[in-house]
Amino acid sequence: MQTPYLIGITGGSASGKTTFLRRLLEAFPEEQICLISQDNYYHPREKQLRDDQGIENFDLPASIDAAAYANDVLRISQGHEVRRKEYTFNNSAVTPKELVFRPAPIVVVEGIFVFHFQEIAKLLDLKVYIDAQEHVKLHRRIIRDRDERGYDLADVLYRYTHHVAPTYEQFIAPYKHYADIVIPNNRHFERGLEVLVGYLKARIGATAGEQPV
Ligand code: UZR
Ligand code: MG
Repeated sequence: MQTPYLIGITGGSASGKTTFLRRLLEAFPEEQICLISQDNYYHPREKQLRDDQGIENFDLPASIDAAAYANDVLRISQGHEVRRKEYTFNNSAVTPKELVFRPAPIVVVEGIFVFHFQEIAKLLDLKVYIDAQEHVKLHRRIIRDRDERGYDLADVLYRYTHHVAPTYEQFIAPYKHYADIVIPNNRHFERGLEVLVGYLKARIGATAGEQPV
């Protein structure tokens, strides 16, 4: 098998990474692309650090088992299959599935700290940063946390102000300067997606030895 091409995708919370990725994955046959998301590497809730109000902060690099994540990214980049228990966002009603990540010509590594974790960043062949204005991200986050996670508004705003925004300034935004591609996503990301898909198709076609038509 050809050596996987590793793409890192980051950006602030609710910048649209997951939606962008869903569309990116849809553009390729399943066996050509694999996604390994930081979401599945949260430490258990009991291990999360608390702020001075006693509220768990899931927005610190220490919230993530970075060593396990980096190790799995490395293994997949070397062509090994990786298994990992799904993270269910502390929803005890959901039984976690065992996820299987199969190596593929394109491996996408996604999450808010994938450029910050140096062990992961150094493995990446291409760094993509999804960018959105602060008010757009806050708007999306309010809707998502209500619809998908059942958080109330006061809770969402508290976390945004005290955890999400400071983390963005400290651990995410500075890496924008080191990205290869920045894709704005205030209204849509269609053109950026099209450019990236075209590049990746040409790239995996070329390394697979296909003749251009
Ligand atoms: P994205 N997160 C949760 O809401 N609950 C958890 O159990 C674990 C994480 C959130 C986390 C972070 N913060 O802002 C976000 N909180 O997931 C990162 N609170 O995911 O990049 O998709 O927004
Ligand atoms: Mg996401």
